Amino acid sequence: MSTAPELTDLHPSTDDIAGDVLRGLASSPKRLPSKYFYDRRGSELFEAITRQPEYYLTRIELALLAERGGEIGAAVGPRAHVVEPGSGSGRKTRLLLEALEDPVAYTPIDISRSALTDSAGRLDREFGEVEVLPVLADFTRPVPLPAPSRPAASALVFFPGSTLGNFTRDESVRLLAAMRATMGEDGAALLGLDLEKDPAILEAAYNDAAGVTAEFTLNLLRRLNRDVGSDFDLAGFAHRARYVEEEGRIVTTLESLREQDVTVQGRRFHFAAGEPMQVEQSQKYTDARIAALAADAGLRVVDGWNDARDWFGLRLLRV
Ligand code: AVJ
Repeated sequence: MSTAPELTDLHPSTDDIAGDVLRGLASSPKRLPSKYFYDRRGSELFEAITRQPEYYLTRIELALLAERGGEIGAAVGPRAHVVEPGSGSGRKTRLLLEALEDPVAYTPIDISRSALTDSAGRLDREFGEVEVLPVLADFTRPVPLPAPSRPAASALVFFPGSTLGNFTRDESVRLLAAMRATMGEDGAALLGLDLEKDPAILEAAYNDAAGVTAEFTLNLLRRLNRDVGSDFDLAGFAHRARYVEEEGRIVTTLESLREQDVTVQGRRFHFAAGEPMQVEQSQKYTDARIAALAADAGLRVVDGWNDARDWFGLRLLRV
C-alpha cells in the first residue's frame, strides 16, 4: 500500500497535564503520574534503559516472542485482528505478527496522533498483507474496532512490556475490563508481565549502574517544567527505586534533597528535606496475582510462556 493508513478518530479527551500535576502535588504523600515520562527525550531514555544489562525485561520478552512464536500462534489461532493499546516502537509487534498465522489487521490505539501515525506507517510499510487500521482513542475505555476488509476470526489485544504494572490494581482491573470489551467474546489478550523474583535483581533493574533510569526519572521534572511551566530544580531531587516486598512492586520516588518550594501555575508546594514523591510503580506478578486480576475483569488465563528462569511471562487471557 502506498497511501498512509486511514485513521479512525474517536476524539479522545486529551491529557490534562497541569490538572494532574496540581492534584498530585496537593495529595499527601505527593505523587506525579508516570504516563508523563514519555515525551520525546523520555521515550529515548526508556529505549536506552531497555539496552542496560540490568534491565532484563525487554530482552526476555523479545526472546519469548521470537522463540515461542509457534506455540503463541497456535494458541491464538489464525486470521487475528491484532490490537495494541499505546503504540510502541514496533519491535515486539513485528515479532508477534510474524508468529501469528495469517494475521488480518493491526490496530494501534493511542491518544497521540503523531505516535499513532508513526507506528501505523511503520507497520504498514513492513507488512503489506496486514491491513493497518489505527484508532485515535483513549485505550482505558472500550474501543469499537474498525472492520478489516477481509473479516478477522478474532481480535487479539497485545499489551507487552509489563506496562500493566504501572497501573494501580483498580486501574488494572478497569483496563483489563476495557480490553475485554474491545476484544469481544471470541477475542483474547496477550500480556507481557514481569514476575516476582529476588529483590536484588529487581532493584538492580531499576537502578542501573550507568544511571540511565535515574536520568529517565528526573526527565519527568524537565518535561513538566517545559509543558506546565513548573520550576522543579532537577539538582534538588534524587531518583530512588526500591522493592516493596509486601506489595510485590518496585516503587520509584523522587526524593527532595533539601527543604524547598516548587511553584506550579502560581501555586506553591513545600517539600521537606528527604520527602519522597512517588512517580512510578512497577508491579511484579505471581500466577496467583495474575489469575485474581484476570478474574476481577471477567477474564481467565488460558495459556502462558515463561523464560527458563521464570523471570518474565507472557499470558494469554480469554473471556
Ligand atoms: C514501561 C512499564 C515497561 O515499569 O519496567 C523502566 C518503565 N521505569 N524503568 C517498567 C520503567 C523504569 C517500565 N515499563
